[in-house]
Amino acid sequence: DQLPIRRALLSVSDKTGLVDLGRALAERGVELLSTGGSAKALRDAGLTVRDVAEITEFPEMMDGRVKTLHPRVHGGLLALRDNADHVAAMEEHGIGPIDLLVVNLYPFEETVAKGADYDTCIENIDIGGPAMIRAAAKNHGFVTTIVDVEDYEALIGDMDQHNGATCPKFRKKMAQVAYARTAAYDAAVSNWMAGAIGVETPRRRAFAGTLAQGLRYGENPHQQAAFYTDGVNRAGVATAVQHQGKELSYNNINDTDAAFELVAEFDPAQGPAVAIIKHANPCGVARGESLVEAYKSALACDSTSAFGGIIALNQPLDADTATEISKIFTEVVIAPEASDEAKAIFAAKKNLRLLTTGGLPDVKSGGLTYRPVAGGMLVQDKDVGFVGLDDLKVVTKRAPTETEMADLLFAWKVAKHVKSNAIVYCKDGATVGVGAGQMSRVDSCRIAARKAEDMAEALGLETPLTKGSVVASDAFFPFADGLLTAAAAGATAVIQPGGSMRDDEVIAAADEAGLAMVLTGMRHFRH
Ligand code: 93A
Repeated sequence: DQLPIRRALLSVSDKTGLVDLGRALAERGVELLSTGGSAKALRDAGLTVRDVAEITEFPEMMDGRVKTLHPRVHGGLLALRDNADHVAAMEEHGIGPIDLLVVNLYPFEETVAKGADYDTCIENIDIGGPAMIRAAAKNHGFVTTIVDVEDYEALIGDMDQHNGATCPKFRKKMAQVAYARTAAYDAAVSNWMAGAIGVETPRRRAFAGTLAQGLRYGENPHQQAAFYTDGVNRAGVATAVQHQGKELSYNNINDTDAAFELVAEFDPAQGPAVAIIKHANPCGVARGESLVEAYKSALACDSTSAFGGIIALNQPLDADTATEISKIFTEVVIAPEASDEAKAIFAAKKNLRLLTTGGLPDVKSGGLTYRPVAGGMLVQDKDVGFVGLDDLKVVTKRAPTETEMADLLFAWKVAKHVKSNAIVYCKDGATVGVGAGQMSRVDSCRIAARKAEDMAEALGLETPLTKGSVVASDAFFPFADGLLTAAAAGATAVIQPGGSMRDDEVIAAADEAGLAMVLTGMRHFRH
C-alpha cells in the first residue's frame, strides 16, 4: 500500500553509520539529498549525492544556521501524497517529495556536558533539524523519520520486507521516537538556560532526559524500566565510572544515589564518613578516625540490615576498608576514588560493583526533584536546607554539652536522608538506631530503640548503644510520648524543628527527664 522510498534527505551531526546507510539506500535505488558535512562524507565514500542547496537554489548561509529551512524541503516532507491540492502545489512550485528523513541533531547535550561557554552552547541549538523531524513525523502516513543511529538497521530491514517501502507501523513507531527526541532536545535547551541564567523556580520548567541505559527491569521483575540522565554535571551515580561487576539494577541506582547524597553531607576535610543504605534508608552512618573505623561503626548500627547493602564513602576507598567491606555481602560501593590496592581486593568479589565519581557533589547546590502522581507530577526544589550551630535554639534548662552538640548536628544531617517519620539516635559520631518510614513518630522512636537493643544482644553488650545517645527527629514531636520513648532508650539530648502546638508540653517533659533540647526551626520531611 506504499510506494518504495525514492528520495531520502540525510542530514546528520553524528556521522556514525552514515556511509553504510547511504550505500544501502543507494543500492535500493534511493536518491540521496544531503547537507554540507553529511554530503561530503557520502561523496568521499564514492556515493552520488545531491546537495540540498541545489534543490532550494539557496546556498547554506549564516554559518549553516539556514540550510534546510525552505519550502522545497518542508513541502517535500509535509505534502499529503493523496491530496490533489497538495500534489498540484508541489508541481506548481517545483517541490519533489522526500520519502525518508534521516537526521540527528547538533550535539547540544554533549556540548553542555563538555562545559562549553554560553555562545558555543547557543550555536549548538539545532533549528532546521527539529523542524524537519517534526514535519516528517507529522506526515508519517507517507514519510519515514529516523533520528537515531540505532534505527538504521531496522530501517533497511523494514524496507527489505516491503519491496523498498516501509510499513505504516514502522513509520508510526519512528514518528513517536522522533517526537520524544525533539521534546527531550528542547527540554535540555530550556533546562540548560535555566541553569545558565540562575532560574531556581520549579515553575515553567521542561522535563526530559537522555536515555543512559535500558534496565533489565524496574523495582520488580515484571516492571520495565530505564535510566535517564539530565545532563547536570553532578558527581554521583549518573556520572560515576563502574570498575567491576554486572550492570546496576533500578533498585541499585536508587539506593546508590541515596547513599552518596547522604555521605556527601560530611565534608571530607572534617574526616572520613561512611553510609550504608538499604531500601533507600540508612542502616548505619558514621564518622571515624580512619575510613575503616568509620565503616566498622556504621556497620555496628545494624549489621543485620547491612547485609546486601550499598556503601558510600566520602573519601577514597583504601585497602583496609576494602578488606573489611569484603567480609560481608555488599551490592555496591561508591566513593570519590579507589586505590589500586583496594581495586585489587575487590576484584576477587565478582558480584560487588565498585563505582568512583571523581569527587563529591555539592550538597548545597540545588536542582529539582520529581515525583509522579496519577495524572501528573510533583516538582520541588531539592532539600538543601542546612542548620549550623548558630541556627539552634536551646529550649531546655540544660544546654547540650559539646559532645552532645556535635552528635546532634551529625544526627540532624542523617535524619534529613531518612524517610519520614525519621528518628535517628547517634553516639560518638555514629548512628546507633534508625527508625524510618513509620506512620507514627512514636513508632519510629520505639523501632529505632528496639533495633539498638537487638544489636546490643547480637554484640553481647550489656546496654544498648542508645544509652547516652542523642536523638534527632525530622519533624516536631506532636506529643511528649515520642520524646519520652527516646529518653527511656537512654537519649540525653534532642534535636528537632519545634513548632508543635504542644511545644511547651514537650519542653516540660524534656526538662523533667533531664534532657537537653535544641530546635532547628527547619523540618526535613522526606517521603
Ligand atoms: O543551523 S541549523 O539549525 N539550520 C538548518 O537549516 C539545518 N538543517 C539541518 N542546522 C540544520 N541542520 C542540522 O545540521 C542537522 O540537524 C544536522 O545535525 C546537521 C548536519 O549538518 P552537516 O550535514 O553539514 O554536517
